[in-house]
Amino acid sequence: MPNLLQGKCALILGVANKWSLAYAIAEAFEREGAELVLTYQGERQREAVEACGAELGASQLLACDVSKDHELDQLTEALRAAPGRLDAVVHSIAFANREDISNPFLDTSRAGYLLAQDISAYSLVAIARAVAPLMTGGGSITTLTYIGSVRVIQNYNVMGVAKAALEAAMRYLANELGPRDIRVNAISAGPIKTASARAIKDFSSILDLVAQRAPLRRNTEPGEVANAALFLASDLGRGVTGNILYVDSGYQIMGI
Ligand code: 0WD
Repeated sequence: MPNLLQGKCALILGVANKWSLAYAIAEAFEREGAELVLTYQGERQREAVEACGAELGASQLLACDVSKDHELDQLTEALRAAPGRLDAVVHSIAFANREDISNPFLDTSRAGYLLAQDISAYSLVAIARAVAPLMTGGGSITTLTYIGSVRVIQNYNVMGVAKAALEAAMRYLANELGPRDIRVNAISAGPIKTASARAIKDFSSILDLVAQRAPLRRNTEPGEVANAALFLASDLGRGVTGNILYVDSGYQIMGI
């Protein structure tokens, strides 16, 4: 069923490079006819995201470090100027200090805890507030989460707690934005090798374990996450909000 997003405009936050889940999502959205607006976090990332944007045929590239309120305000203003309206937003952003992920959770510093919460969870609230005024015809906001929010995953630590907050924020936003026909959902992806994933100690043994134990006996592919994001952003997902969609080869159902 081609062109699921024909005539729709999507803002995608979190493309850092070709391996980013946001990149795979942007590819799928572009394939299905969406106009794409991408953001980059500061000058450090600008060139790399510009190159991604060119490959993806993005119509605009805007600066947005989600920890900076003035950049969020500027994002709303820039989007108001063009394209003037949004139908879909993908929030594919997370950050924690490497030592706060790898050190025992008991040793998490106050500053490290707050940083992880700010970038990985509060940013969804800030982004939703920034984009909701542009979703005049309703819309869809999708965030990316991980099973470390509800189960203990070794070496995920402070990020697991941030993902729990992210998922709760998603539900509260879904409730408040529902009357405006704006749907808010999360995709809980299986582990995939990306730049962020490399910050997790022994990540490759997590990949091996999932491939052995998940019902599908293999790891998740970025394209599978992208197709789920496409479903949620398109009219096919119009009855779905406040939901966590697991795209993880079924790993989440497993006990021992
Ligand atoms: O196994 C995985 N890769 C999974 C990732 C499994 C399940 C969920 N996820 C989630 C991540 O937690 C994250 O929320 O998917 C989302 C995307 O992560 P990714 O695609 O795995 O990783 P990456 O390509 O690194 O994208 C995350 C990006 C940052 O990249 P870098 O590598 O520079 O940290 O988040 C962005 C940045 O582009 N980011 C910010 N954007 C704006 N403002 C900020 C910020 N302050 N901080 C990080």
